[in-house]
Amino acid sequence: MACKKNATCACKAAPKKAKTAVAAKLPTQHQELLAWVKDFAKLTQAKDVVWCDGSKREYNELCDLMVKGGVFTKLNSKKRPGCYLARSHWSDVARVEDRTYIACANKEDAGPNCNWIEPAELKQTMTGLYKGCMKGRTLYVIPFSMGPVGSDIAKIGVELTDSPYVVVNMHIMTRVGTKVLKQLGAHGSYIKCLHSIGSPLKAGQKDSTWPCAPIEKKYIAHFTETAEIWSFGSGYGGNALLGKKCLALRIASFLAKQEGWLAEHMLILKLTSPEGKSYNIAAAFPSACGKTNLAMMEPKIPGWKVETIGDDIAWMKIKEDGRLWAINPESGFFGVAPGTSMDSNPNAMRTITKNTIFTNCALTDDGDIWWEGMGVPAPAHVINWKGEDVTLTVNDQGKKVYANAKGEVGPAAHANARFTAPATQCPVIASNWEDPAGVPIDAFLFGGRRPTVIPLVNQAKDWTHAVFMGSAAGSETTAANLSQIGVVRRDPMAMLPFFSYNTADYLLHWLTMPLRTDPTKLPKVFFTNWFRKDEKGFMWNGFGDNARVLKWVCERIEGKGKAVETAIGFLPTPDAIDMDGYVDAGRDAACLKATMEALLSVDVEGWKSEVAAVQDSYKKFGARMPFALTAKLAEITKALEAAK
Ligand code: OXD
Ligand code: MN
Repeated sequence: MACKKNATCACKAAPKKAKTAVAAKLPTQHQELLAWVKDFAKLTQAKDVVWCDGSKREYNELCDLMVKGGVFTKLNSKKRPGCYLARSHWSDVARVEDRTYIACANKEDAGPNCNWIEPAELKQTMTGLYKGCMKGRTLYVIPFSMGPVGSDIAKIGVELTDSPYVVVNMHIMTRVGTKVLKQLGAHGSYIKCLHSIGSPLKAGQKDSTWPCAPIEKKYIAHFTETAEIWSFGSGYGGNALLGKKCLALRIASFLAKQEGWLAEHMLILKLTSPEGKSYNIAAAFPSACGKTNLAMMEPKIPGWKVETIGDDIAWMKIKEDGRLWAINPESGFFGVAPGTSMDSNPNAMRTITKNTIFTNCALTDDGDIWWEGMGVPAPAHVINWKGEDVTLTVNDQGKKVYANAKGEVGPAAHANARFTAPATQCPVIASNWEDPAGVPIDAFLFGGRRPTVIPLVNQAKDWTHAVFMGSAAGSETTAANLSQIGVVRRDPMAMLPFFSYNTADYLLHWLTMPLRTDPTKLPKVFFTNWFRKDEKGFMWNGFGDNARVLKWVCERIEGKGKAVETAIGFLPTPDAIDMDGYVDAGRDAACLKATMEALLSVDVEGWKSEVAAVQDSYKKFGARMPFALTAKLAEITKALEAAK
């Protein structure tokens, strides 16, 4: 970490001599980048400027600094070597979707799924907020690469931030430092990412452990037409680690449309059959549908192997062979902790045994972390995510809960508590996960949490049908009354929080993919639903048993795999899914057979309502909605009418 009190520093107190001495060793020859950093340092009145080199030393020094400042607690180095716990402010615990903005010239280009603000107006507001916002703080310059440095699919960004927490998280989640500046050279292009926690420090003022701005001052802004990200007021996750949702999804998907590629909210996994044939599958599920679990799954069918390439984002380009090649632009996992256990995701649990940053988890008396759903008994006493001493008590309903000294009850870990862990630590990371060329994608999965109607798996009949399926994705927001379809939050292609331009235009972009290549070379597309319920509860085990569905997907890729053509797509015949060794303690053989039949058949009445609901969800896009999708909708409706 090189602190340059030099031309890039706005610090008036910097001695003249130092300025000239270090100027010779500027971190980059990129004059435009140097000038941009200098201007921002001046605007924010940062106390000094540090160019991050991405070294282990820099990471350790910043962690030590945060331990000293009370921001980080070092965990028990026997139990969790190299691990730290941070607690955020109670008001800064998740992505703030209603403070996330898309700024482009025409409101219609942002469309109904984006919060739009006119770019000049937003820049004026935010420039006002940035003025003096780093007083008393260091401005860190983080050059980072999304994707392996030098990959033809990768992109370089530079984040300017006053948060050391952001720097160390970016170290894990992206490739940071000198190697990136070298790749950028003197004239390379990069995406400008401005970030401030929005909490200047007065001289002598004691810092808080999680400084941030009040909610009405938080802005997560994307100036799509100039590919700039401006973030203010939050230090948490996707609001602040700007390589992730802001760059790799919102800005990248905007660029992808212009440049003819895809930037998607998808995991990438490599599945290998007992015969040794590998398939690459990318899957888009809304948040909280188990993307990380699927990406690291331990298959329950002998001989099949899953390896991880990515758990959240895929960038995909058509290459000379006509196939779609994907990279994971990230280099770490920013996973939701609660619910992660040796049952739900053993490989994630193994990944986070060392060198991991935990945020908003509970701290145990022996210096380890704990969360609800971890699969280990709740300790009698922990420090909860708010930093309070809480003890395990039994409430009126006989349930064990944590209570503080005032008797107030609440979860020990925040529901959105996270771990930030290096991808290389995942025991099932694929050996080729960093191949700069990427991997060719064989299949796409779309999905969501749908307790009723939607079958376990359904293959699209053609590309337009595939895009239709993606457009209809979503999860039920309420516990469904089984006699009716619950409230579905439509989340097209699982991109709802990440759209940066009109969803109708996004779907049109997907529809044009077959015009860019030999359509037979595009991935086969499936819709999966692990979450169907009946009176006995979940109808499908999920987790490692999902490999059974993936096996059928591979068979379909090979042109095998028994299926029946229905009004809604190709469904597996009742015997097509390998159920050898499948156990559901609550269902005997006869019940299981009936359950599978229900999971793999068309609920015609339910589907008529489903199609009507999808049609309804299209209305807000008006004439901008691609005709091909409305036509597909009409075709399915007609087929359903004929299906009885
Ligand atoms: C995430 C999300 O954090 O999708 O990955 O919300
Ligand atoms: Mn995500």
